[in-house]
Amino acid sequence: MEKKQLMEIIAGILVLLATVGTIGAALLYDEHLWGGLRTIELTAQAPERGNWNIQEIHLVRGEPVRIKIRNIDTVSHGFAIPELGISLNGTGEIKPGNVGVIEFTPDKTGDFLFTCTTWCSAQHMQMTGRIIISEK
Ligand SMILES: [Cu+2]
Repeated sequence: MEKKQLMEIIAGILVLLATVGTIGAALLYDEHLWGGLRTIELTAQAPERGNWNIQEIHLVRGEPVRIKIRNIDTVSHGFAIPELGISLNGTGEIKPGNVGVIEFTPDKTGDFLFTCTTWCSAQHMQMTGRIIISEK
């Protein structure tokens, strides 16, 4: 094989790896506009299997947001921000493979905990993350 051919193959592999990596990252964590509303996607797994991803959400007071919680685990999870009085409707439970959606407009600034509301594992109490709400 000529050296030039070899270099082209290596370059091709590098481009492929970069593309796959980007798509993979987009699947794990996605933030976009959906129906004009800022939408943040996170995945739920028990702490020993990876915990919330992402574990830190940054919001702006007065700006409406939609949070989509995808349960990629084998057990049910829930989602709540107790200090803001926000939780999922109904049973508050997201079954494995399901998605829970919450829409709200933060009305105060600060650093708050979001938590899983379903007893999902022995480490359930560690299934928390931070919501940081700042002024515009
Ligand atoms: Cu949980």
